[in-house]
Amino acid sequence: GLNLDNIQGDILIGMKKNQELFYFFSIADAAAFKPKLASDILPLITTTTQLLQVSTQPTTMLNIAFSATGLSALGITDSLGDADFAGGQFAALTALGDPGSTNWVPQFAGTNIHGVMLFASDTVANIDAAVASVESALGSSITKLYTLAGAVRPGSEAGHEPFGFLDGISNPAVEGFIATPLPGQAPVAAGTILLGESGDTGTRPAWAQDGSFLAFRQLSQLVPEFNKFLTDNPIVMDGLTPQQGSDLLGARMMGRWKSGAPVDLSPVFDDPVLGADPTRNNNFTFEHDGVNLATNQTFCPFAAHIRKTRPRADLGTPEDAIHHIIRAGIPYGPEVSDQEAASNTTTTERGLAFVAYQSNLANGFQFLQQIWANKPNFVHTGEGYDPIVGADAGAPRVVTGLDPTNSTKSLTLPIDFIVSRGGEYFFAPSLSAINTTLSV
Ligand code: N7H
Repeated sequence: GLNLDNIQGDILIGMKKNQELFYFFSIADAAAFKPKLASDILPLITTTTQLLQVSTQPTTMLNIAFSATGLSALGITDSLGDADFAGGQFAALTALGDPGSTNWVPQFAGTNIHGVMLFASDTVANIDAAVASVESALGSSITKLYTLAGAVRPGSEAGHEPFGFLDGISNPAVEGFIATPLPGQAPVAAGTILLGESGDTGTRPAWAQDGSFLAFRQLSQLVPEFNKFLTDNPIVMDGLTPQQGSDLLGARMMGRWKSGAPVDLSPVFDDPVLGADPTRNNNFTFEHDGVNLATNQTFCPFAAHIRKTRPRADLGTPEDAIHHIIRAGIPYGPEVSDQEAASNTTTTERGLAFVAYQSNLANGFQFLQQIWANKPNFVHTGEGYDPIVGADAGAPRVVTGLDPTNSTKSLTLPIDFIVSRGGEYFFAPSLSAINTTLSV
């Protein structure tokens, strides 16, 4: 089995608290930082074991990860065997489909960020207290460059991302951690997520075992604009009101209804009971008896976000196991104001603090974004872009298959409803790597 005491908690299970702060820093004085990393930070790092039971969860959880320039700043010369990590996310900006760096948070542009601390707790006050104590311990050995505060949305929107869709339903089941996958959950080798574990084909230094690459993206979401687009383009079908037609369009762009119910199992109307049932809400492959998987889009469009990012039976059975990530993001920003809703215009930024873990960025996040979401002809032909996260340097995106009554009809998305504000690639090391290698 896996050594869950040695694996940072956010990777396999997620810290899953109401509040999460992403604290991006540079290392100003490595010689001063290293002993404090061992004496003051390491004891605060929340392990996977601690997260397994509520009784062992600390009030405020902490995880830490370093960029390639951060590892260099610590004097690490070993290659981690991942070219995308080594190059940093800014170098991958064109590959990811971002329209240049104009929308990037300035601190993400370049390679100045050395690390990120992830603080998670029930309240902002708890997080503020933990940050103050970490800052006082580390003193001037680090410099705060940028923070992003995430929060679970209020009330009945808890667990739903800013567009309103339930998130966090489908993550792979890592062998050695989850004994019995839920129906429809993808089993993956531990090495798909963790370096140096079975199934990881990279060449890694021994100390990198049980670490994982963390792809961080600040993805802003233009919620009023997205809603206006749905209102303006309802799917027209017998028996549907315009509102139902708009809801159907949104569900087909996502591949799931706002409740989480998959359109593959509930193709015309939402089914909140199905959406809330973890034994059923992920139990589909896109295959149906008597239906041609390669041509039929009446159940789920080929381009739907969840089909682009996990094509299931489209890749054959068993599906290709290496292109999986574990997602652990959280929304950020305020709720849509009445004024924003009335004017169909975003005035205050909101979106998803996107976090994805994998052992190989070129197979994981970067593959899903670049090769699946951003390519109009991958897996199928002519399906167009992922209408949610696909990007073509800001150009309008054509999508087909969204209208169940006419699968060749195309729809042009005039703008990106998700705008990348950039991010960075990090390595979340094991606790023993921090102890034996990064802090000495
Ligand atoms: Fe996506 N959303 O609400 O729009 N995502 N995603 N994602 N996403 C998923 O199945 C969302 C993004 C994946 O196993 C759901 O848990 C938003 C990127 C993958 O069937 C919803 C953003 C990438 C899956 C969203 C965003 C992915 C997935 C359904 C950004 C990779 C699982 C809930 C602002 C490059 C697929 C669920 C599977 C599901 C949303 C980004 C990947 C609702 C808001 C950048 C692999």
